[in-house]
Formats: sequence, C-alpha cells, structure tokens
Amino acid sequence: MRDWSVSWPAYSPVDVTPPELLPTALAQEVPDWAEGAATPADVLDWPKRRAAALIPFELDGRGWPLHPHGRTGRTGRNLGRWGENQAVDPIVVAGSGDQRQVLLITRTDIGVEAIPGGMVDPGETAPAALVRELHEETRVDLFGHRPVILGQDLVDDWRASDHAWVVSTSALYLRPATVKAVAASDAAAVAWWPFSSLDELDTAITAAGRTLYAAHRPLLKRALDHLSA
Ligand code: RP5
Repeated sequence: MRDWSVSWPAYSPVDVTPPELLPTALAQEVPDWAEGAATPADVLDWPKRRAAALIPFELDGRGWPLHPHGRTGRTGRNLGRWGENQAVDPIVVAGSGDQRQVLLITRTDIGVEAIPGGMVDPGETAPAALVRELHEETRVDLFGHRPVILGQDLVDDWRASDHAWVVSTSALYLRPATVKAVAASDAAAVAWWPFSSLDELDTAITAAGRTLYAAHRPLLKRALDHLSA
C-alpha cells in the first residue's frame, strides 16, 4: 500500500503541519526557516525544483510533490519547504580500531543522539553547509578539511510527510584524535561515543539512558562500511 501506484481511496494520512505553518499563520508571518507557500499549489517552480532534486520525485494530479519512497501516513508540512529539503550530515570520527569514536549531539527537538547535521541554506553548497552546521552545533571547526562524501540519501526524518521530506548529503571527516566540542545551536549536549561498530555505539548510548536517532542509523552504518573497506 506504500507505493503511490497502488490505489487506496480510503487512505487518510495524519496532518503533521505545526501551527506556525498553517495557512492562517503563514498569511501573518513566515518563519525564517520556512517558505511562505501554504500548499504545494502555491509553489510556482516545480519544474526547476524537480530538475535540482537529489532524488527524483513525481507530482500527483493536483500538482503536489510525492515522497519518492511512497506513502508515509502523514500529510501537510513540518519542514521548511514542500517537496525535497536538502540537508547535510557531517560524521566526525576520531581515532581508529577499538579506540574509534564518533561525535554526536543530543537534538533539542526530539532528545535523541544524532549526527550534528542541518539544512542547506538557499544558494549554499553541501560542502559549505557541512562545515557550517558542524561548527554551529558543536563549535568544532573543520573548515578547509576535505571529507569523504558517503552519499545522498532519503532520511527517515521524524518531520517527513507525503509532500515534504529530507534528502541528506552525508560526509565522513577523519581526525587522529578527539577535539573539544561544545553543545551550541540545536544541541542540548554533545559527546564522543565509542564507534568500532554500530552495536558498540548502541550499547554505549543505551547504557547512558539515551537513544540513537533511528533515521541516522543507515548513515552511520555507511560510515562504518567505508572505514572497514
Ligand atoms: C535530519 O535532520 C538530517 O539528517 C539532519 O541531520 C537534520 C536536519 O534538520 P535540522 O537539524 O536542521 O532540524 O533529517
């Protein structure tokens, strides 16, 4: 039933639009992190957005963008833009072997341990966004360092809906040792965690009474696969 090609007349997804993105609120004030279009019908440049998309997507009969992986069970918009929202995820790893560690933040919105990622600003490149977000959230400065780009993936972001979703460019930064990190913008805490395997990371995070952000598990797995290749 997930696939858009399957007819499902009774499908009734839950609307996840927060109060500040409802049409009445947008008519008064548009938050600085969001576009002002109240519905996808108010977006005038779908051909351009589809051409620039990192992962191709279709429009439905009404001209609304459709999540590339199919139905999510959620409608409306709880992200800055309708359709694809481009993000970056800098995975910073220090040390090697059983001493290897990864830098994660505690997200202020959902309180889970996550990669210190963020949205790409309009007109910004992904490489620029990677170092900007890392610095904004952890004060770790990797400007000028060349990362390994791991991929561009649809992230199972908690805010995603049938008509607005996140595609993230993830990148791996390798450092010989940990560096001082400070919880800053969007981060309730920041810490280095053991990272010789995903199991080891899970165990450490669980032992600390915390939870790993499930949406970032595939990205961290990709980093580990790269490190063991
Ligand atoms: C996730 O949310 C991405 O993988 C990235 O880590 C982050 C971007 O959103 P904000 O942190 O800017 O809210 O989907």
